[in-house]
Formats: sequence, structure tokens, C-alpha cells
Amino acid sequence: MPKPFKTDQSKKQFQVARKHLVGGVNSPVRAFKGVGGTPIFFARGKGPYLIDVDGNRYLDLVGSWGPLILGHADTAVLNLVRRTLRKGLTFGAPSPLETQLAILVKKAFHSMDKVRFVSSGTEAVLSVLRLARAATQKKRIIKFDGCYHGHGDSLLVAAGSGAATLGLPDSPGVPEEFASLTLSLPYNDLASVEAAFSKYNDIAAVIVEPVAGNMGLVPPKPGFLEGLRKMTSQNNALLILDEVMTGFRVAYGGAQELYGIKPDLTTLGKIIGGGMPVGAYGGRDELMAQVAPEGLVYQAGTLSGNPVAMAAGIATLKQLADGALYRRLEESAAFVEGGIKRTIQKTGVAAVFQRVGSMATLFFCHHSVENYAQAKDCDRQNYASFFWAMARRGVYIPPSQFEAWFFSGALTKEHLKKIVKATEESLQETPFNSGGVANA
Ligand code: KE4
Repeated sequence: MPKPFKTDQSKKQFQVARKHLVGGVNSPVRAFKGVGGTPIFFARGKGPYLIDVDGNRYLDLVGSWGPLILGHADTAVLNLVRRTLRKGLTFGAPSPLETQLAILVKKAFHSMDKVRFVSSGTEAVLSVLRLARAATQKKRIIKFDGCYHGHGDSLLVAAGSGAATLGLPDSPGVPEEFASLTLSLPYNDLASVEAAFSKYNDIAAVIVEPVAGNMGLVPPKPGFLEGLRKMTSQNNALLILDEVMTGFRVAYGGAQELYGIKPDLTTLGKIIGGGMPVGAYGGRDELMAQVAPEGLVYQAGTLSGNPVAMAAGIATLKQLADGALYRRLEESAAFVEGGIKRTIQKTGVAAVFQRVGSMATLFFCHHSVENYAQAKDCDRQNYASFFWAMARRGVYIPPSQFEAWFFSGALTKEHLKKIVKATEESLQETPFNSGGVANA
């Protein structure tokens, strides 16, 4: 049985926070609506660990939603950030570190001739959609149900992640005029994309999570990405790979390296900031040359390319460049996958574990998950029970069925064994809904 799990301080923190911050949080998924109970407030992180304000220590499988592929407070990252901090926080003017990070990004993402840094994934997506519409002189965008591309108006249509968790996939406040220009289709369904291109001649772009992480982890079916590439090329539309989550995660060159797909434009975020606020978009010269100040497509940002954030990104990517960490992450995640699948077999719990590299999700349902409708079929109460059973055992997984787990390089074999053990105990101890446990 897990040791007593204190939550008084988190409860106190939440009570105060709710008086001043909307919902007590600065991003909805942190409010724990997906799992119930009081959100956990964290005091610090180090390596594979998060420590909360009650002193509970967790092996962290969220990694701040993806950025912390090296783990928390990585020494080399902190050292370069400290050295950079001493020279000032921001200049609002070009600095060498921005060029340094852009060169590192381009070495990994060969589809990018030019890069533009912004301060979040949302900003990268907003910018790239504006560019795509300007470059094609067309207005309509195709996205996929359950994919989340940040909270820009055009993209809050059948959105995943926190929007799905809160049941707000189509947010109020998005004018019908905007939403009508976004077509959201079932993920992994090429026929629906083909039908859309037959029906509309004003499709500017298809934007896709090349590995979906925001409905839980849903891999692209063989041929799906290749089909999108072919159909966009044939219809003078742009293919945008939203690699905010997969960039430098599923491979150093992201999903476009893993699956051999060359997009017209790419968005990045998370890992390229190493834990600091950085987003980016990029693509071939003829497209990026249309962005101000070279072109007319306007996009700007006070803290874009912030030197301290650039330093965190540079120190992170430099530790990923030789590829060794990806081999280790693959072994780590495969080890945990094996343990979890054996436990599912043994317990008969209705659950499916899906993974691409060091991104994964345990879905509480009877079948594999290939799209958002199937993800919504999962038993979210069982997920919530499992979340708390794991938390009490010192493992922090995402507080929502519609999110992905992220393994970090800070996890050792001992840590991985603890994760497997916690999963075994949690899946055996948790009183899953009857629908969730066959032959209970
Ligand atoms: P940000 O604006 O949150 O930096 O990035 C938006 C975004 C864009 N594209 C993809 C594929 C993303 O996954 C995200 C953000 N991911 C979520 C986690 N699923 C951020 C966590 C949150 O919203 O608090």
C-alpha cells in the first residue's frame, strides 16, 4: 500500500490561488478537471523528480507537457541560462543566440530554410496559418478532430488537449465566421480529406499533429501522412506539420524525420525552449520570405528570440544532437510499455497502451484508439482512479485521458522499474468501473 499522501498545502495554495487566478491556474488542464480532486501545486523539480508543496516526490511523466526531455533543472541548461542571465534578460533587438538556435533547428529540420522564433506554440501556429493563407490566397484550413494546435480562434474547432478535457472543443467567443473556415475531419481518415478537397477549392492548408498527442497518443496510420502530402501538393494547398510536441521528441528531426515527410511549413515549441517560453515556425525560403520585414505578412513579438530562452534551447538541443538520448529513451519507454502490457494481460483491465518513441498514453478502453471519437469512448473515471493511484505511488502522469506521457532522459532503470511496479499495483488496486475490468 502506498504511504500516506498529504495534500494540505496544495489545498491551501489552491484556495488562495482561486481568489486571484481564473480557476486557480494559468492553463486549464492544470485544474485537474480531468481527474477530479485538488490540483497539485509543485515546489521544485530535479532530474526525473517533481516535488510538491506537501513534500510528496513524484517520478515525472509529464515533463511540463513535453519540453523537459532532459528532465528538470538540467545542469548544462541551468549553467548556460545563468551565464546568459548575467548579461541581461532581454534587448528587444537581435542577439547572436537567436541565430545560434536557428542554425541548430535547421540542422535537424531540413524542410526549414528560414526560421522565426516566437514565444509559444500557439503563436507559432497563429503565424503559420496567416502565412499559409497569404501565400495561397485561400482561406479554408483543414485540421483534425482531437488535435490541438494552441488556442487561436481558427483552431478551437474540435480541439483536443485541455479543450477536450473540459468539454470545450469548440470554444465560445470564436466567431462563426472564423469557425466556418476551419474544417475538422477525423484523424487517420484520408477519405474525408479527399472529399473535402473535392468539395472546396479554397483550402489554404492542412495542419496536422504528425503524431497526435492531444487526444492521448494516437500514431498516424501507415499512409496517412503520405496521403496528406500528396493531396495538398495536388491541390495547391500547404502541408503544415505542427511539431510543437513531436519536434525533437520522437526524433531529433521530429516526425518529419521519423516518417520521411517533407512539409511546406512546420511549427515547433516545447523542447526548443528547454523549459523556457519559445515557439517557432519555418519552411522554405519562398514561403518564409513573405513574412515581415522581408514580406508583407505581419507577425511580431516583444520577447521573440529572448536570449535567456534561446540559451535554454541551445543547451538542450546540444545534448540531443548526437542521437544517443533517443536510443536510450526508446529503450526506457519500451521497457515500461512491456511492463504495462503484461499487467493489462494479467489483470484483464480494459486498457490499451499506445506509444511512439518517448510519447505514450494508457487509454482505458476495450479497443485501440485511432481517432478522437474512439478516444472519447474511453472510461475517464477509470483514468481518474488510475491517475490518483499512481500519484499516491509517486508517479505523476498527465491529469487527463486526452494527454500524452513524456519520458525523460533523467529516468534510470530503477526509476522505470518503480513506474512499472506502480502501474501493476494501481491497475490491480484501483476499483475500476465494471465496464473497465473484464472477469472482475
Ligand atoms: P503552447 O501555446 O501551449 O506553447 O502550444 C500550443 C500547442 C500547439 N501545438 C501542439 C501540438 C501542442 O501540443 C500545443 C500545446 N500542448 C499542450 C499540451 N497538450 C499544452 C499544455 C497546456 O495547454 O497547458
